[in-house]
Amino acid sequence: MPLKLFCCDECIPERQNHVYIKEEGEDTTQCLPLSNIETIPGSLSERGCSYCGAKLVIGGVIKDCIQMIHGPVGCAYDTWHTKRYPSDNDNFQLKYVWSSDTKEKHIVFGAEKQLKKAIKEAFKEFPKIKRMFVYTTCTTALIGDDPKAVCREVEEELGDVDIFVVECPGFAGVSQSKGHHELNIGWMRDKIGTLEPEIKSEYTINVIGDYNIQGDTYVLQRYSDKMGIQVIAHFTGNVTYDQLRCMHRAKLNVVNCARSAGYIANELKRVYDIPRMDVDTWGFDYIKAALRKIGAFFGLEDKAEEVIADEVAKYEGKLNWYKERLKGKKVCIWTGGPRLWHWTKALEDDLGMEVVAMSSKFGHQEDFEKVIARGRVGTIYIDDGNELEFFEVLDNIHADIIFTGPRVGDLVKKLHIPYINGHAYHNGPYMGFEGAVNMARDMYNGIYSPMWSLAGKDPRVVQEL
Ligand code: CFM
Repeated sequence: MPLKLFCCDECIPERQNHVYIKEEGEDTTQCLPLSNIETIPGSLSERGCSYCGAKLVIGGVIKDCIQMIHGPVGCAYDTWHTKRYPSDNDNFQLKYVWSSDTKEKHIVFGAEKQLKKAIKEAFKEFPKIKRMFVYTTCTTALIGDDPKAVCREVEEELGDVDIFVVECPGFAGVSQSKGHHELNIGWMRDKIGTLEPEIKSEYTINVIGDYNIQGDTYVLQRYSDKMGIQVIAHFTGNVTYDQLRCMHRAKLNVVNCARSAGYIANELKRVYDIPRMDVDTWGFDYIKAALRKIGAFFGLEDKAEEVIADEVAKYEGKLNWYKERLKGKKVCIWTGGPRLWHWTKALEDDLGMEVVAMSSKFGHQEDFEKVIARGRVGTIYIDDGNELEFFEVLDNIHADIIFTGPRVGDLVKKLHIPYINGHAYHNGPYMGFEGAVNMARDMYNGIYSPMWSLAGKDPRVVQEL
């Protein structure tokens, strides 16, 4: 059994079931690490909560919408400005934070009135905005508030507003993954099909599971435009609330992040019979394959080849320059889940790098199946990793660069290892052809920065003094 118990986990031996090392000839149907279950007490998890999965990852990206967080102000503040998803609506969605600001007295006497007051105040402050998401949090769910009833009242009173409620208290589920699920299913149930889009092309798609991190959506939109394909909605990069209500009219759902948004694609298949096509959009080879698949679906193979030829001509030389310098460098990917399987082969095939350790915060079994199938023999695959495990990995394997979040990233910097923000990127977009070059450039800048050798000299300088 290729499972491993880290030395740091001796007092929580159950962690052994969450750490896997791929062996030669290993078949992922025989053994997978456990995942998508409760964090083991004593393990300092890096996971987020259900509310965070709904708000920070999916809902908060929508560009014309007030995001009302029904709970103590900290829940709102802590999911504000930690993710970079711009929009062409003057970044409205990044500028403000809203909360019903519940206090102890509301916990005792109920917070519905407070919520109603906050919603009306927010609409008054932003008279042009007529759409709102309301999120529950641990506290307001525990006291049994009924935000849906409050929102129906406000909709009736104001007449021209539309409000969507996500029931995503932090304690629900085992990670942020539960919040993705709740939002997907809720949106399908309450909002899809309540508005009709203007159809401008016979080729229509939804791009599902792309959140315009540092402009990813703009890249995908440009490829679609060049192929003459109308994107009804990006779920949810640079999108409006009303575009998302029209998703039922697409002829194809193109799914990038299957973990956070596969559910809505499945529901659209079940209810409206819209086919689901899973693609990878990071990496040269993968984006080529994605464009070819979409082209083949609509009979637009020539258009796809044109886009590919243009982009390859522009970016292949640049990518090769970085490949020369990144070949053989060792990488860790410690993010949420899907980026492990999206990136591992892309980094190896496009750039000749070696992915030596991967950790997923909340990936499910299917994510581990994919990443282990695509990953290398000898690589360490961790579910719900903790900091001590990360340090032990780094004691045992050499890594030239690590994709992770700023929290763990700042820790590895102290070991003089560069990190790239694997969630919000350093200088994206990272999707598509230009994105692959940007990603390579950021890794090159990280690995070859003279800062690391200078930082490494400090102790000796001190000794000499
Ligand atoms: Fe999908 Fe995402 Fe990810 Fe994700 Fe995330 Fe993310 Fe991620 Mo950070 S939606 S699952 S909950 S690709 S925020 S944009 S990078 S952990 S691997």
